[in-house]
Amino acid sequence: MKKIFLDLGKQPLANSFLKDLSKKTTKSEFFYNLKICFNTSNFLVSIKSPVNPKKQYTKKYAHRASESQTMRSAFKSIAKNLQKKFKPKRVMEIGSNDGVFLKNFNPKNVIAVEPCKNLANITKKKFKTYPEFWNLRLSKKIIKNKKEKIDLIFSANTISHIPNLKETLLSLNNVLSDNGVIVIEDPSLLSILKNNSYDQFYDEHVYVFSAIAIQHILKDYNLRLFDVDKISTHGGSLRYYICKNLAKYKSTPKLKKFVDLEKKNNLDKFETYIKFSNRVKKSKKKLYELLKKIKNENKKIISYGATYKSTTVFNYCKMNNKIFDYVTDTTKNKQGKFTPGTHIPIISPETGINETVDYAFLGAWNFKEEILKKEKKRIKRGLTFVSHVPYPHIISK
Ligand code: DWN
Repeated sequence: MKKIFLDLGKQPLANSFLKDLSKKTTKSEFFYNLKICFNTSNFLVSIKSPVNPKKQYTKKYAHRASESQTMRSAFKSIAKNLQKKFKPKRVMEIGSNDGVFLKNFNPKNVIAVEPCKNLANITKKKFKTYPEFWNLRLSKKIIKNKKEKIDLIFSANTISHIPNLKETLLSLNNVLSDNGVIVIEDPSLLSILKNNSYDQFYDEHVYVFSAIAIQHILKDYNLRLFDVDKISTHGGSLRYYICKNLAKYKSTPKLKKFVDLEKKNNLDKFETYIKFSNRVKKSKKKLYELLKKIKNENKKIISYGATYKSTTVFNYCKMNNKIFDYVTDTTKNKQGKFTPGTHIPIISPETGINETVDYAFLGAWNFKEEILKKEKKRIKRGLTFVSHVPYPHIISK
């Protein structure tokens, strides 16, 4: 049974950056109800009514996975580890974005799947790329074209984005070789609960996985979870290692330990989510009060990183250009646009980060270390960062 525990209100699509603020553009903005529920049978946390993926993953997809040093290094390191550990002959990535993971592999052995055509156009220069959604039809086409099955399937921040989880898992099983491995990375539910990072809920994050939910769900698909890594990316993620039921891999003690930890933190109980929801309401109130107080002191506040996560914060907490003068972002195709729903201008850090700025809200809080290091000199000269994770506060210098 699915039970709603969090209502984040009417939200626009996190990727729907506006090109201008004309009546025509703002009137056609699409909003949906962002309600989050917990399934008491399989412990899965998901959006109650997901948006149609055709609206989301278009040729205008803005996010570039290679935009931060943290992610470039993380993908390089996991690519190296997986090659060493599993020695795969054939590799596939689902949701290959701009190829930041795949570029560490020999193009001869690799295929990319990416439904956003603008991104698929980047990887297709070097890798066999299918500019399509991951589904049964595509899985059949891949085995037909390539004859052999796939030894390593990697997918970071993508499986959680596909509403039809049943078809996704059936399709993965279809293409996987007998001793092949599926490696999935997605934000960790336990980290989200601990960080109160409710902004990990937006239209694209249809599911927020936990190890206990993944273990439960795989049972119906002749697949099993045999290991898990706790990783620091995106504010705390989990890397799941999945194989066929009869594959050679044994379940690791690390997996058991993590599942026990999730149970100890009551991730299998609905009350846990009600408590989280109450903390989220408090966080909203506190953040608004903190930023309002700063604004009343006539200080200039901007937001740092036009993240998809910020769409949830800004729209839920009702923050617009009365609070933030603008948002800065290094991604070229976000610059010159406006934030979804709240219409705050997005500009480059070169133009926007200067002595006139007193406070910066850390929209990209998941890159806190990288950003604080980068902005060390400006922080010394007076720039102060504010974050809502794990609770609204001023980051001390
Ligand atoms: O799952 C998803 C994650 C992985 O990426 C997607 N559905 C969409 C996207 O979500 P996000 O926008 O919340 O992700 P990031 O990676 O937290 O975005 C960071 C943004 O901040 C990028 O647009 C780049 C920008 N940035 C910046 O302006 N200066 C980042 C750094 C490190 C910086 O120094």
